[in-house]
Amino acid sequence: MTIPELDDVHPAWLPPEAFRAVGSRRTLVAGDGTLADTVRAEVAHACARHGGALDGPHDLVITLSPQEGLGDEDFVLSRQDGVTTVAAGGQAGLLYGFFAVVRLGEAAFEGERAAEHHRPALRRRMLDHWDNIDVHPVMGQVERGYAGGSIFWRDGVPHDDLTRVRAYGRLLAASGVNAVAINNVNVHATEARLLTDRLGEVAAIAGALRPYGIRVHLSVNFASPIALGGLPTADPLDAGVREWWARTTERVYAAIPDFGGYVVKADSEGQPGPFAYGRSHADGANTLADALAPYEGVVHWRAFVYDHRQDWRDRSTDRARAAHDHFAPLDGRFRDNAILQVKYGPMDFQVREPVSPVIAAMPGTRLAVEFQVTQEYTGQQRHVCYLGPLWSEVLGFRPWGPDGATVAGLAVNGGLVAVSNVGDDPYWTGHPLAQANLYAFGRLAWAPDLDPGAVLDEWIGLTFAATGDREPLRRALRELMDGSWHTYERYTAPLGVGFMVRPGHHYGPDVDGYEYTPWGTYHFADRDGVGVDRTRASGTGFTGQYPRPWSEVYESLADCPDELLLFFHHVPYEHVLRDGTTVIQHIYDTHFAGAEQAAGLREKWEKIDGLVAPDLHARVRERLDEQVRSAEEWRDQVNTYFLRKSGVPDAHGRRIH
Ligand code: GCW
Repeated sequence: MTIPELDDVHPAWLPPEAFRAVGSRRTLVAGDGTLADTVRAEVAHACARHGGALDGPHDLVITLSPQEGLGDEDFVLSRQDGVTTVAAGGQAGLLYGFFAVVRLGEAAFEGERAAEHHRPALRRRMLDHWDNIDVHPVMGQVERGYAGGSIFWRDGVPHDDLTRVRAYGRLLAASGVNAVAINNVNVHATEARLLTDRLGEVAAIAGALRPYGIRVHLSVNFASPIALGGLPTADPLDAGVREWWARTTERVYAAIPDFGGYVVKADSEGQPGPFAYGRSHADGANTLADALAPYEGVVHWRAFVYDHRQDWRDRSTDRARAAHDHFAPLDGRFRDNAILQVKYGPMDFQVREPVSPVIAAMPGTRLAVEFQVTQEYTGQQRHVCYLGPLWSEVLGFRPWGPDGATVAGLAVNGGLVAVSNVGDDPYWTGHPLAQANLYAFGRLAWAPDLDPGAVLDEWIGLTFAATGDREPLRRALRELMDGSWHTYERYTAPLGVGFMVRPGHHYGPDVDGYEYTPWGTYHFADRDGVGVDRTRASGTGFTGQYPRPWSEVYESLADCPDELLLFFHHVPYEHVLRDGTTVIQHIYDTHFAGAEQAAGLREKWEKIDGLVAPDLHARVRERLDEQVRSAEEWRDQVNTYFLRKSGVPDAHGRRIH
């Protein structure tokens, strides 16, 4: 086992300097197995650099200590009589305990520390890659990827050196992620074959990630029995189809004994699914679940099912309703190893959406919540947009009000999943500051109640560990990144209405871009007002998909939170918000403010010059230039559009075109 460090790639949150505290101590690692070997190799590597050792009187003991109540990934951290101890429930706990000590740095070796039991809140913490083997003519190689090509494949074949994949696994393990689905949920012909004759490629990737405790999952095409098996049907209740999935899955496990399972996007945006055979999504998911069950594999079945060929004239269809309409009636009918994977909002990864009502509607089903680390709708890794605060809000949301469970609590048995933002870019994520989103996802999946600001501090502390006095840098980056989600929200679609992006690639403003399309994403602006009436009283009835109190809160114009006003209500431009401004004035004000704040981000970054590596500084500066330009374009298009529609002038007489 060697440590996968790369010279030509940014070390992200694991620069050599981050290991100084551990690497300058004497450490004992006790335990056998792949992950124990990884920890030993990590410690040896850090010691070689920083002068510590793996023998002698110990400062740090990392040991297996299986006991009642301590899960495989759990560890107990303590410090007594000058010795810091990580006592792990299983091998994975050794790894997570080791990285916890790395995160603490010198603090892990100071004073006394009463025993703290660390355990992940969610058992599966997974990243989904939307990577293709081939380069797609429109999407490029990675669908919605903003960081270059795939880290797994190049020119139609796997990278022959998988060091980068191993290094990725290492970064993920240090943030708490334990599963990766390696290919796009839109499974095209070439990628479908990863399940059969190209399985060796999956096995090689699994081999590269295994030393860091990461299991590999595969997106599969529901019609595989036809396309790959030559069967006449993919009907999930057909005996031949069930047999095909069983045999195919058996071969997968023969090649990859710790394979995680399948991810399926069915009957969604043109992907095949059970509807073609008059079967339900439970029938579809259960057939794959049954094939996986003998090996303790799981199927992640996505709930992103809606009519993408809607007639915009049809006001009775509401895309927001679709997932609940399709899936809530199926509660209790999914196998135990079928996990329903639900996007956090009812639409599609917008900068602001209410939490999906599906999450509260299926107590008899294992649920995973899906986030989008890749910034499809939040600036495509050209804009700084730290998403920790958004995720934290979603995870802490209580569908039944203050006394009920949180979203994180409801996802305990399914897990947290996110679309990865990583590619073969030297900074991993295109925008170097977008690394913070990847890190924050892992940390929040492990501990959803962490403060996203503290997670940001952690990320800064590790990533810039080599900076002498980190305090000025920490302060500057906190200022720049903490509020960047709200800044992005201000200059884009207002008050939760969503979209207004250019169709297809989804970058930049186009207020009516989706208005008369089949995609179901409308804002209904006219000369009098804007917003989508989703009430039971006069609209699509979507508010009725929530339990109380939210079904009442969202229904009521008076109680609906302002930031979601236009998601739930169609209101006149003169409607007055809680702060006393009208909707139209709010649109102008936030767009002027948002663009100004974007310019402020660039100024803040200029002050950081000299505190971070020059190449990184230049890369971020270049992206900030584009963010400032784009934010102005958003401001001008949105403001001009609404001035023209409404005829209401800006109360402050600012320039609107
Ligand atoms: O947000 C949309 C994207 C599609 C994506 C789809 C999904 C992979 O625009 O590119 O397809 O969501 O989540 O399936």
